[in-house]
Formats: sequence, C-alpha cells, structure tokens
Amino acid sequence: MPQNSPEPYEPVLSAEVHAALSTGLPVVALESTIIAHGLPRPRNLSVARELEGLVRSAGAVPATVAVLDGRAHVGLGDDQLERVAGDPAVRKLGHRDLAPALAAGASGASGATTVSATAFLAARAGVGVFATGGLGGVHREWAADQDESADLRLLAGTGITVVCAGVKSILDVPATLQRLETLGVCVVGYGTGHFPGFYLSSSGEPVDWTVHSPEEVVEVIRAREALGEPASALIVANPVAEADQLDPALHDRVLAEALDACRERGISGQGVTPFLLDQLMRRTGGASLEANLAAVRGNVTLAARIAVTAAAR
Ligand code: PSU
Ligand code: MN
Repeated sequence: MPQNSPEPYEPVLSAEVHAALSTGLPVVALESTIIAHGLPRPRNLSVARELEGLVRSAGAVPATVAVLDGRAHVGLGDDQLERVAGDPAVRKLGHRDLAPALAAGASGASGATTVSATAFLAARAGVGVFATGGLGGVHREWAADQDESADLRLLAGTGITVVCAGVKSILDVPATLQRLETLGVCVVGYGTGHFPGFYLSSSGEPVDWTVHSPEEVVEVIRAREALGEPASALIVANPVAEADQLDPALHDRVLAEALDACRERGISGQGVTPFLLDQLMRRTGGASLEANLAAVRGNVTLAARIAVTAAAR
C-alpha cells in the first residue's frame, strides 16, 4: 500500500497522489528534467503547471517526480514545482544518482529526475503510466564516446507504460530502436506505422505494431499482465501532429550545426542533451521549442486518457 509518510529513502507521495493510488483513481507520472533542464526559464514553470492541468482536465491526477532536500517526491505542490523550475542548484538526476542524492538526508541533493529516475520512482510508488517528451537513447557519436542514455536500460527493467514522441531527434534513432529491440522493450506506434521523430511527426523508421485508441493500449497492458508481471516498459510512441512539427529541412540543417557546436565545445556526459535542445531552440528562433511543447502536451493528454481507461476497467 502506498504511503505518504514513508521510510527514509522511499518516495514521499503528495496527499493527492496517495489518495488516488489508495482508491484506484488514475495517476500519471511526469518527469522534471524537461522542466529544469530541457526548457527555458521562466516559461518552464508555466509549462510545468500547464502539463499538470492537462492531466487533470483528462480526469487523472498528476504526479510530477523530483528529489528535494534528499527526499524523492512523487507528486509536487506548487511551491515545489516552482523550486524545480527556478532554482539553479537543482541538478539532473538519472536513476544511478538517486542513492547518493538521498543518502545525506535533509542535507542531501535537490534534483530533477530524468526518464530513468522518474520511471523507477513512479513504478516503485505504484504509478503505471508516465508521460515525457522524447526518450533518451543512443547518441550519434556513440562509436567515439559510447554515450547511450541510461533511460534505455532502466526501461528494459521497469514495468511501466511510457508515452513519448519517440526519442529525441538529436540521437541516432535507428541505433536506439535497435537497442530497444535487443533489450526486449515493447514499442507501439500510436496511430502511426512509423516511429515518431520528436520534433518531427515521423523519424522515417517503421514500427512493428500500431494501436489507435487508449482502449487498445490498455488491451496491450492487460495482455502484458496476463503473460506475467511485465519486466520491461511499454513504449507508446505518439507523434506530434504534422501541423505542429518543426519544418523538416530546418530541423536537419540546424541539428547538423548544433552537433558541430557540441563537438567544438567538448560538451559531454549529462550536459549533451540539454545543450543540444538549447542550441536547436536558439537556431530555430524558438520553433523547436513550440514543436517540443506540442509533442509533450499530446503525450501528457494521451497518458491521462490511458490511465483513465485503465482505471475504469
Ligand atoms: N524529453 C524532452 N526534454 C528533455 C528530456 C526528455 O522533451 O529534456 C530529458 C529526459 O529527462 C531524458 C533526458 O531522460 O532528457 C535524457 O538525457 P540523457 O541523454 O543525458 O540521458
Ligand atoms: Mn548521456
């Protein structure tokens, strides 16, 4: 049974999330790295609030995940959301960073959680559906630097449904899809036979399975449960509407420039993804940001519809 006054190191549930989980109401987990490190201030705070509002409008309870003062939280109050969006000391925490961030207790770290840390904490708290923008994956320079997001391996070992607009197009998309296949992670396209391209409606890569409604997604979830507790994530790949996508020619040109800038400045590790997202935003005059937000909004709304449908069964 979920607790909202947990043991040290266990996630603290907001009262609202605790009540929803205890009574079987739909809950959607939201990650916070996109807020703290993926979007410019101060717009990031209004986006964080807007995303929670979209979950509520669809009839579910939002559970934004973050670490504050050495405690993991699933479900944030508005003051906590403000801190995640505005405090420059908020770090970027992947799954592997959770233990050191929590170990010092109240003098421990505060950080936004990536897909890997969010999926882990949400699943642990009993939240079954999670929405983000684009997953991390295999970077284009992988042959030189072996940069592959920890998102992939964590999702391979966590039974949660993740709604995303594919993987970020700054990545090597075919290599990422190949890794997901190797890791045994189930991928379904939502209303499309192609894997979405994050800022773009399609990455050009095919997907093997297509679903068309929240009901069909829930059928897949039921089948996974019937086959045994799912040991890996279900990725629901939901494309941004064509009307909202970034112009593909602009995308390709600007991405090449951003990758060059990343190489020239020697950016590596956790800094790569935020740097590239920021470069794309600057070099497209903000158009990539609008496409990113359109994708995230669509994912959050779909995740809430899936959670509501699952809870009604
Ligand atoms: N989706 C977005 N914007 C983001 C991210 C996802 O639209 O900023 C974040 C997620 O938190 C994801 C992280 O887990 O980027 C991947 O970072 P890395 O490549 O360093 O693992
Ligand atoms: Mn990385």
